Amino acid sequence: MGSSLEKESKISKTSVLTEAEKEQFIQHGWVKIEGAFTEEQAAWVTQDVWTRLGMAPDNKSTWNQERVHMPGHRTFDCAKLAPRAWAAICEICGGEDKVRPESRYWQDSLIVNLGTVENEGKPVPPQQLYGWHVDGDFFVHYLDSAEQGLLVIPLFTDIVPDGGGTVICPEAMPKVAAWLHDHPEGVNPRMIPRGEPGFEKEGPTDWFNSMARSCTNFVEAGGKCGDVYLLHPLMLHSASTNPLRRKGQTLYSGGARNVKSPRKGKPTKLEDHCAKGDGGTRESAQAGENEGGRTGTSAKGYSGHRCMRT
Ligand SMILES: O=C(O)CCC(=O)C(=O)O
Ligand SMILES: [Fe+2]
Repeated sequence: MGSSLEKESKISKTSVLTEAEKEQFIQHGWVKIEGAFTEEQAAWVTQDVWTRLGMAPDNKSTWNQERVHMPGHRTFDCAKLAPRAWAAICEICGGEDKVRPESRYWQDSLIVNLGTVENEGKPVPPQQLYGWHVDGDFFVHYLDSAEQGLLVIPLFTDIVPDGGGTVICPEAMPKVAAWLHDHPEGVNPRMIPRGEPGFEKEGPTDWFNSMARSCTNFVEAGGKCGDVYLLHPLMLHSASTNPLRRKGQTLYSGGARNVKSPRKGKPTKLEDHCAKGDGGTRESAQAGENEGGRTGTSAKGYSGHRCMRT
């Protein structure tokens, strides 16, 4: 009895996630870690963002792009900025030793959703969004691909409903997984199986968009500055149109980051399979080739793509 209690308390000491958070992740494939960093820390990350954008937060006439994926110029340690989020990431992945070390370092490569004049005040139903995808535009996808362990969305400003948060579709996740399961030969980043027409091309995101159109349950990844969403890597998601376009607040900075987990499969570089046109084998890919994958390896037929580039 005593020893089993001891064991339990040891487990709860090392577990950073509450039972409710664990249940949430297991049932829905996502969990929000609230208050993982402070507004002050967020302000350090976003300090010069409007200068970098060349826009003014309170003057919408300067907002001349719908969405901006900013390049990163400062790197910081997530374990210091958001220790609870980092601990939760490690816990979900099965321990820090299961996470590639570079996943710990985040950058100010913020995503800024400014919306458009045309879409202002006109919320778009999630099924009609056009940016649905599963991350990973730089590799051939298998059910056990190692390139992604978790998708992480830290909020560097408050994000109110209809205020530009990423929309996620947990309902699609098992369907994406089933597709990968049924295609052990691998699929391209648009889910086209190897050997089918279009596998070697970037092509449209039809598979994802029609998947979203068949779904009914969606979640907007909103919340308070300092919240961090942890999402299953097969989570279908899309940028939203930000119908509110709130001045100043419109800067939502949900930098999507992929935690890479050395799971069963070796990293599989897309160009090994496509650009050379030889349908190379999975085993021929070298582990670790995709380090820094966010900007990704730009393989022939997949270059210049922005939205799926994590
Ligand atoms: O802009 C967003 O809300 C989502 C961005 C995204 O999904 C990505 O960069 O992969
Ligand atoms: Fe994405």
